[in-house]
Amino acid sequence: PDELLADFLSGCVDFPPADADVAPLVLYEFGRLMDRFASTELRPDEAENLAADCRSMQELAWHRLHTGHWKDVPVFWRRLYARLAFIVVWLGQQQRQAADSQVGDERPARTPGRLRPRPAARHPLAQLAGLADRLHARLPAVPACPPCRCCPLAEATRDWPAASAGPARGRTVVRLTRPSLEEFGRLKEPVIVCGVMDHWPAMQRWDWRYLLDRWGHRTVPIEIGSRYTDDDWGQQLMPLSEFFSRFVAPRCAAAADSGPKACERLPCGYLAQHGLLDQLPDLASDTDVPDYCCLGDGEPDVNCWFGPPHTVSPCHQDPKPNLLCQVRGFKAVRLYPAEQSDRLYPVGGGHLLAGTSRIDVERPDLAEFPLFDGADELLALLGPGEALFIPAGWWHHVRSLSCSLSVSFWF
Ligand SMILES: O=C(O)CCC(=O)C(=O)O
Repeated sequence: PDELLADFLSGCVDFPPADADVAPLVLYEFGRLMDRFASTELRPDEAENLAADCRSMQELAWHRLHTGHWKDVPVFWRRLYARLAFIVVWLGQQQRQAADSQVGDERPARTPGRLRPRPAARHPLAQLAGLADRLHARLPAVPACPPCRCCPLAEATRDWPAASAGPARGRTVVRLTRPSLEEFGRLKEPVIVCGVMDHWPAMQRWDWRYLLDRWGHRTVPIEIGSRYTDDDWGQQLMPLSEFFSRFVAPRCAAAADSGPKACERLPCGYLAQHGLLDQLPDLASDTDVPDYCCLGDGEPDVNCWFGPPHTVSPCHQDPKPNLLCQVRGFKAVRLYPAEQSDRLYPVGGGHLLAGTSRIDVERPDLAEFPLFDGADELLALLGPGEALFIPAGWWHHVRSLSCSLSVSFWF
């Protein structure tokens, strides 16, 4: 854990030249704070001074984080802010523990208690996650949310929903129930795998009520805007409960009462491609890494995709194979082979959006993108308990048809 902690704390050293004026100085000061933090024992007054100095530097980082457009803020400031926040919380936690153990001690302490800033056994971030869960339980309850009305509607139609997801010319992907590892390893194109999530506690537990009760006050990154390719798209940090009340509940109600068009007119927020299971270890224990992921190299990258009806992930490709596991709600996915990239008109190399198609595949402009007409299209209507296997490099476009909770495993 000491090595992990050192790695984590020092991981903010690469800063882009934009900040070359101030960053070296800040980094030097941060190094001095780290030296104080790393000293084997800290008296309570030393710990308090260190926490105050960290807070001052955090304030500087906070200002930098809120200067200009978020896309232009060097990642250095985010990393620095996170590390300082870690030290402050860690010191506070240690101080409380020391105070608690002194209260329990029958003999009066002769010398001031000494604080050990170093973590004991588990990864420091996992320890903090546990602490956050305990603190959350003491906060006021988040108002209960109404039962979802958009999911039953989406379930009612098992056909491709052309009205919302656009006309389709492709064939439907095959469904397989728990194929053997050998069979799975031989797959050359997308399939829907059934039966791999049946034992996940998430299948029984996960809905918005459960998420908000347990983690409603936790801060999550939300993508704001209809598509990440749009100019007005951005990201905001907010509590999960705010995400639900601003984006999920209104869009669910509009989808249920007035249909997809009305839903799409409302602002869209999407908790997309976020390592929420690392942030909330208890949530992770409701899931399981599918056995098929052992066919990849090392640990899979696990991301959550939680959102309202009619989120759209524009057509793009990823370098790793994927199992997109659907816990709640429905998604309409269009897929195109990796080797047909020239028919998908990718955004030019070197661009932030490289690996993303320029085509709106739901309503393609064939005059502008004529080759797309010849692309092989596969269609997947993904429902609860189903996992979509997307081989590496396959292009995919994803629209949620109801509010939706999915977990992806890139392996
Ligand atoms: O579910 C989504 O919106 C997109 C998922 C995706 O693109 C992925 O898992 O790679």
